[in-house]
Amino acid sequence: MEHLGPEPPRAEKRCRILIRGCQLPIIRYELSIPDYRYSMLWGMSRWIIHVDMDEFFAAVERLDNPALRGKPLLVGGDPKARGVVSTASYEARAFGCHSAMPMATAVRRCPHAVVLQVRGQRYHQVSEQVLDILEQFSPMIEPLSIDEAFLDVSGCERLLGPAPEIGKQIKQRIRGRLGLTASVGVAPNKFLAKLASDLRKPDGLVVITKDHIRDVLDPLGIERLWGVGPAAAKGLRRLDIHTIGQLRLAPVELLRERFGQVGDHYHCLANGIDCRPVVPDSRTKSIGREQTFAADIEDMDELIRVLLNQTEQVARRLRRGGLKARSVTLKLRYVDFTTITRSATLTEPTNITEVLWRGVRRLLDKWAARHRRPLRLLGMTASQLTGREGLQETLFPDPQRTGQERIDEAMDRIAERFGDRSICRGGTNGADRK
Ligand code: TTP
Ligand code: MG
Repeated sequence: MEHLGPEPPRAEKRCRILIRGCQLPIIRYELSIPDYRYSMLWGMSRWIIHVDMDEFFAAVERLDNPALRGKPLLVGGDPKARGVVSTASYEARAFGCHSAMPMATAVRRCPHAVVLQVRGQRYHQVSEQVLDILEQFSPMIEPLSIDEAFLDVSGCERLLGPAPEIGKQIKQRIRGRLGLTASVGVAPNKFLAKLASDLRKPDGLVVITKDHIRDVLDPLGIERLWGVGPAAAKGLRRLDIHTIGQLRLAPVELLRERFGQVGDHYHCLANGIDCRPVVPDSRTKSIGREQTFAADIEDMDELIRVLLNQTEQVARRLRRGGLKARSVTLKLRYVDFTTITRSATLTEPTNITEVLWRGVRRLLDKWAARHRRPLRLLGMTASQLTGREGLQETLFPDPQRTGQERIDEAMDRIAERFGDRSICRGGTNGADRK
């Protein structure tokens, strides 16, 4: 782990207003506000982690085909059809190949590279698995692209240890569970965390502490500032500003005059100030799992086993994200690719595995009674999602439900420790048990 600065204190509680010339984010105030939101509200220390997978598309290709290990890889469009490179493996980068370059140019630079087509669906699947792992560390996750995300881990220290330690654990878990490497940046804000993850790629872990922000930023070129594109960099160079240090010392009035409001933003970033909050992905409309079978399946026991496993994974994701679902959908694809879906609305929003399972199992049984035939794909989705805050708690808790919640909690703990596949139910009743 690379520390740019001294070892941070274990649980920093110092209240220091370092937000100057920059508005505090507006935060909904509520009594049950967790620690990390307090810390943002009062300008106290935050710990943000940025995770970026290394040579993502190429790494997934290598994972699926170990024979590609050590070879230069170019993943992207057809060189003959004016395709471009989506990702070049680090071996290919040594020959000057990079993303967004015409594939034909890349092949000319590295003629012995293996050229592979983009398999978007597979990369999305792995991306989901990475997010599943990140959710085990904090509910405050903001995915930024297919292979990167921010986590706000402020206030998680007591449970998980200091933020740099959390960064290390994230890397270890991604490597252990998925066999992939990630570069991780740990810092007091989003801008610094993103910058940090990029400083020691691949497989890096860089921590920027508050006391060393200037030492890290000052020597860097202005193009390293998040949001400074080629045009803005040109404009800054015209002012004889080439490094972040020079930008920090430039009068903010001059920046404002040249760049308008963005000038203030540049001034803040050059001083290592960035108060943008981590915004968990609120666009999530549904959470689902599906599986295409290697050989078509008609056996009901086998279909039940697959569906139960998917339901458990979906329920776990709902619980990790603090969400509940109001409806469940069953998706079935026949051998001739005809795809049908069947949905049911639940009596109340839930994230209890047992309740979701009952709903989706009923749909499967209904389908099987009338239309049963071999399937090439089976999947389930939970939708009409609500956050916990939107739900009214029942005044008198149903003892049976509380028991099911306890079972879920225990299973979640095991899954978190040993992986999603480490535990699954034997069936919800004797008939299902395999
Ligand atoms: P990046 O994280 O930018 O690149 P990377 O993961 O390949 O390499 P690095 O180790 O430097 O992080 O992008 C993630 C994926 O997004 C990348 O594997 C392919 C895709 N991508 C494109 O399709 N086109 C592009 O121009 C870029 C930059 C990325
Ligand atoms: Mg990447």
